[in-house]
Amino acid sequence: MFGNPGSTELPMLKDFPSDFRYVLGLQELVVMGMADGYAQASGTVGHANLHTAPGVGNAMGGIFNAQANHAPVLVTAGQQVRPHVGIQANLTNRDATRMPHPLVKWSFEPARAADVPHALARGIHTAGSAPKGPAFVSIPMDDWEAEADPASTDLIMKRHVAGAPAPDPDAIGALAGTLADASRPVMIAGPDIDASGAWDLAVEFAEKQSLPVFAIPATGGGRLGFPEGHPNFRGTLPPGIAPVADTLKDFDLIIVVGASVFPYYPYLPGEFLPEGARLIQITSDPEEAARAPMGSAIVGDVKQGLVQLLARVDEVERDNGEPLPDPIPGEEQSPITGTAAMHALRQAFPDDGIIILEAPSATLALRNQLRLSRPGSYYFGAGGGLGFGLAAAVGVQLAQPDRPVVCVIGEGSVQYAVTAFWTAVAYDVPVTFLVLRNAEYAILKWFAMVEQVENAPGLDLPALDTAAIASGYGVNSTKVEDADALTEALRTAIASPKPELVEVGVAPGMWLF
Ligand SMILES: Cc1ncc(C[n+]2csc(CCOP(=O)(O)OP(=O)(O)O)c2C)c(N)n1
Repeated sequence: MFGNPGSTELPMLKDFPSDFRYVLGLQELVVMGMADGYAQASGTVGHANLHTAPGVGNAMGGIFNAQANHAPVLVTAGQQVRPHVGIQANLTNRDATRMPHPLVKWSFEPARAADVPHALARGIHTAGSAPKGPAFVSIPMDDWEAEADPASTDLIMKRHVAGAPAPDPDAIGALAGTLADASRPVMIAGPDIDASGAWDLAVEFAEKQSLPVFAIPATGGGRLGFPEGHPNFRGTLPPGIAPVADTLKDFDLIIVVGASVFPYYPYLPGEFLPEGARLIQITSDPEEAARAPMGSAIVGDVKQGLVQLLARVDEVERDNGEPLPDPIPGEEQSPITGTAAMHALRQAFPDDGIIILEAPSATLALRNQLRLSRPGSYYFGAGGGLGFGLAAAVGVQLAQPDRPVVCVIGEGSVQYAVTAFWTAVAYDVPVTFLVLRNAEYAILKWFAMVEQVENAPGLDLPALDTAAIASGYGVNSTKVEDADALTEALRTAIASPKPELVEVGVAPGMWLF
């Protein structure tokens, strides 16, 4: 249980059971981000416990992110005692279920104290079932004094909800037929490939059919769906409508696996599909299927879909283009470029490492330089709400204690979840935080250019000393300026059994390669 306690949650924490672990977050957005990272990286349902209305309010950006990430999180919040709710005594969450409503799969306050165990179980099963996402239960604080009915609680505790709906075999058969008739097919790999455990199947499918593979736009993909060092990998799609169609213009069949179509941003209007191309999407999320602006969709578990598809297609040799050129560090300069910083990280990054990324101007540079190629190696806030990265890194490391976790983050992004530093130190969570200091909101300057906005205030961050702030929370912190020193500092930090921070000065601007 990740939580931040208040008076309304204390009864829930009374005689805290010894087979649970409580991880304290100092602000609810951080609690939510940690539970999200933990849930995704552990493959189980995470639990965030929030403080009544203001705690839910603080966590809302994180609940938004969890929804976009398809992260299975049970979100609970305390509530005033039942006799106080009607008179709206202090701290009453006066419309508890409506508050997080559009961001959660299910929002509930039990009608009776006796219904709390069932509501918690239902929340867990709801969050963990496809399409995964957060579920919310509000619990009046006096309910914890009531006796649960042992017979029904026993039944509830013994329940398991297993399985995910499989795609219709006829629809997969039709897709296999369409693929056999296509002359230039392409696969677009999305986050649900990794989340559903279909990584190796996606590789097998691409290899069997000689398919070129793109990743969905980097700004909307919370996980990778395909090894980015693989010879069939062709890069990430650009994020706007027209550039996506332009990138895919040479293909006549576009198969999108485990993603929405597409997480576009910014608005760059144009044709959705290249002339004459068909698009078929496999997704576990009926809403993703329903809201796509083009193509057809097959709804069902991505892993089972790929198993079925592999059984229906033949081995095909085809010219699928050229592998990406090897990444290069680019021009030497001072301060170093974001590209050089990511190249320096590459030299220090262990094979089994995990990246949590929230460094907007270096997102593409990181993807291109690191070419992450193992499942479960990359977590990104697909919703775009800052405050995910620092917190999620702590949750991911708690779920994966044997893999080195590196959180690559902009100095601006750090501030949204800065108290996660404290949790990392308090619970000995050995994340390496790599902070890119460019003294600005670089990505917003790029957006200002795209949106033709001139003279906008508030885009510079002079003199923000993240290393000093992190030291105040107890994180060992180092500052470096050149690429070799960065690699060296990162090697030391990654090998350390404690949380460590390395801050590097980078030149302002956007780093695309
Ligand atoms: C909760 C939230 N508030 C504001 C934003 C808008 N925003 C997007 S990127 C960004 C700047 C991030 O700065 P930094 O981490 O320093 O990265 P850089 O752009 O310099 O690479 C901001 C403020 C957001 N995405 N989420």
